[in-house]
Amino acid sequence: MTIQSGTSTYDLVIDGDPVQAAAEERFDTVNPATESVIASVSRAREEDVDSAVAAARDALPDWRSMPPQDRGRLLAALAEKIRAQQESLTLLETRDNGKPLSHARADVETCARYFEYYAGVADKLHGDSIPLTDEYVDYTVREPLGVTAQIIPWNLPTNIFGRSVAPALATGNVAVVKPAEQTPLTAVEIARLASEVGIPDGVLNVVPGFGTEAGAALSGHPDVDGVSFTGSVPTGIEVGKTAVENVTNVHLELGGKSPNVVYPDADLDTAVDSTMTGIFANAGQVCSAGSRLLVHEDVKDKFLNELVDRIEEMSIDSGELDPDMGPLVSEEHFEKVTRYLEVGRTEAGDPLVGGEALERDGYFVEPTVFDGVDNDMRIAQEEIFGPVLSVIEFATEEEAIEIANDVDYGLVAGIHTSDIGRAHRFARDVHAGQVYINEWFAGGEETPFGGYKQSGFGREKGLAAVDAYTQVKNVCANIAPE
Ligand code: TXE
Repeated sequence: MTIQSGTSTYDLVIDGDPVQAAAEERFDTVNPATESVIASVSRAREEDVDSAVAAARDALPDWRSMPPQDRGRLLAALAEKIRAQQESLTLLETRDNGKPLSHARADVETCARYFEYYAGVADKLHGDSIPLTDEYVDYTVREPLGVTAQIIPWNLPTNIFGRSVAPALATGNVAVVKPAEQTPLTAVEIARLASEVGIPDGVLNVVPGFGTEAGAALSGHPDVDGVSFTGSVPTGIEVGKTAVENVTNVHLELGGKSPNVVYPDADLDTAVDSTMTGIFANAGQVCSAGSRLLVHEDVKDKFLNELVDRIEEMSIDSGELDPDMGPLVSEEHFEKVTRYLEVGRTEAGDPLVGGEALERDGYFVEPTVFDGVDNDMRIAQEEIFGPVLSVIEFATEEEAIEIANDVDYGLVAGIHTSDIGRAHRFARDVHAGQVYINEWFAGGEETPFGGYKQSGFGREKGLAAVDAYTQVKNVCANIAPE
């Protein structure tokens, strides 16, 4: 794969082939660091989604009945192929999404790792034997759902591609992927790599296009048996409603407004590092960002001084220069985040640091910290999905938990303390699907991930995804003598 410097052309991938959309329409993707067009992409609509779902349906019988160790070998080969193409995929992701090269490189490795991890799962799926009376033999088997749809967002396109697709294929499902319209390129490339390693035609199809066109057609398709959606709450609710109407399995991974709680007994350097990673990695465009800093009154001033010093040293530039932070993904998203900077000023006054868009081409905003935030404010309750930290002071453990839980979301939560009892009391009492102790974004491909409350339902990653992508069949035989 070579990455061209001009505009390149990307098509749909259906039944192993690059194909143009039936209506021959296309859309452009833009490098968010320069606002220049980097690719012209075929724009899938309902008719194309029908073709992709039909190709997947045709491929299903052979794929699900392939010996699991062979399926696993093909996925392991794809993992290695992705690794072999790491630098070109990294550059493509950086140009498409804007993120710094080192972050894109880590996302590509994560994608490879998902295929490797689930390759190892393919031949370890077994059911249970259930003791009834001597007159019966009873056992369960795990079967794939069938044709599955993956709706992918733009913030971690390659990472979430691996997270959603690898467990689906490993468990014998076939897939139709709808990448985000802002960042469709790596999905198309990885589908090409899948063909190169011998994954059969039709097992992995990609239909780039818009949410209300290709996305809605795919998630509502009557011949789709399972939908994995990662994105916003309102779209997730639409996707969920349609899935229920079709009686289709659905998994929703939605947003967050996660609390990052810092106590005076925390290691200050670690807590500052972790706070910076939690809110500025990927320019804050992460569902599990630590966007609410709950800091104890006894350490607040010291902590914020150190944090602001560190923020002032951050480099913000085109992702291709591998800065600490790149641009936001799109003009539309830039407008959303800059509107929140105004909301923050109105609610909490001037920020401690940042608060402005950069005067240059591209969708850059400064890393921003609002102090004196009350948890009722919009900047404490609503997902900004940008590099904007809301600081809330607390005094007691009870108060910290109350504030941490007083939000509609419940994706992740973090605590920094050297008191192990306090850390585990927090883990017990906080309403979140994952808890980080003394490190933000702890855990890995192996650990289950998903939200409480409005952050969604179902779990991805680790062995939890195997449950999400399979259904249990119970077999009960009467073996009593005649
Ligand atoms: O999300 P959408 P958007 C949050 C974040 C962000 C906000 C809006 O706060 O600012 O959502 O982002 C596809 N049927 N997150 O507008 O619309 C769409 O094409 C089926 C959190 O980008 O949810 C894309 O592929 N699909 C988040 C995907 O859904 C539809 C990641 C996400 O788009 C569709 C991204 C429809 N009717 C945004 N409409 C996270 N949880 O990580 C759109 N899509």
